[in-house]
Amino acid sequence: MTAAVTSTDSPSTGDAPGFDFAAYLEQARLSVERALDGSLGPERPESLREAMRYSLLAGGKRLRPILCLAACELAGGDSALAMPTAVALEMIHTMSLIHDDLPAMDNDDLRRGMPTNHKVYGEANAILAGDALLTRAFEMVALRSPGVPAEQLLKVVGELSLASGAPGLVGGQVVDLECEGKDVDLDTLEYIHLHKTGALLRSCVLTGALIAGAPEALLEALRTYARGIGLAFQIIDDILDVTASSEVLGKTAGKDLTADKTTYPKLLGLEESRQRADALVAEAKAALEPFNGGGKAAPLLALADYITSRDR
Ligand code: GRG
Repeated sequence: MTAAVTSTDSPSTGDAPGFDFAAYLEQARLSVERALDGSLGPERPESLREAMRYSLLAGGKRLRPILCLAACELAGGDSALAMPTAVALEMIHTMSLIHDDLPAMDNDDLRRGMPTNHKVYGEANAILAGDALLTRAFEMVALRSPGVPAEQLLKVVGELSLASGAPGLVGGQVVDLECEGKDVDLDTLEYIHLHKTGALLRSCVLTGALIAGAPEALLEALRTYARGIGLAFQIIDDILDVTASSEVLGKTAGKDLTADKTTYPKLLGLEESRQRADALVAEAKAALEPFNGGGKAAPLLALADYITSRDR
């Protein structure tokens, strides 16, 4: 995948003149879709494979794998080598959506514009499809990443473990569930989102960069970038839950209010929430400026803007 697609008559971002973000995003999304489509093979029985494919290939923005590929390119790596890890990240994300939608969690019927996994395959199969996607993600890295040195893959496995487990997704989800129906302050809300949403986004950029053998200074800048976009992503998610329709979102709108969840709009109001998201994106982008020689960081800078401008 090439990093910069130039065109004179396509939209471009202000960060790198001539960089056509729309074309970049579409090209990256298509290559991720192809890799996801080819990623499931040996799963048996067929019913398990079908339930895994149903959610993995249900669309979605594919933001996490694209962040991984873009970070690999920024660090001077070949993004083709990062594709198995990019697929692994989407598998972990998809697992978390399947489990999040279960009756014992958010109890939702609609995801990515389709009935949720448990509505189609039953609760037990949905749990198992999620489990199989999570473990398959680690297989993608450990056994299906040709050309990447074992030492780098070990670091990637470490990052994915931290993002998926108690220090990341699971820890954030537990605190989120415990806080339902309670008064939650801004610090607790930030804790929930940095773990539930931010940890996986952090591992997207870190794993991409680790595969390229990035130096510590760039990894540190990417941690700051990920913190900013992770929180901004969740603030926008909270705003869209109030302002967008289920049809556009592809998931049930207005869920936060129904579940009596504390959200950024509830604590700060819509206007201040949006301002906070914009400020976080500005911080995220500033962290990458020292590494933007020749517009190399243009995709990650544009992805940060995309997070606050998205409508779904
Ligand atoms: C079992 C290891 C294990 C973990 C599961 C259920 C759970 C623990 C965590 C929930 C994590 C979760 C669903 C967080 C919400 C993140 C979020 C805002 C998702 C929406 O992401 P988008 O908008 O969705 O990128 P698409 O569909 O575009 O991919």
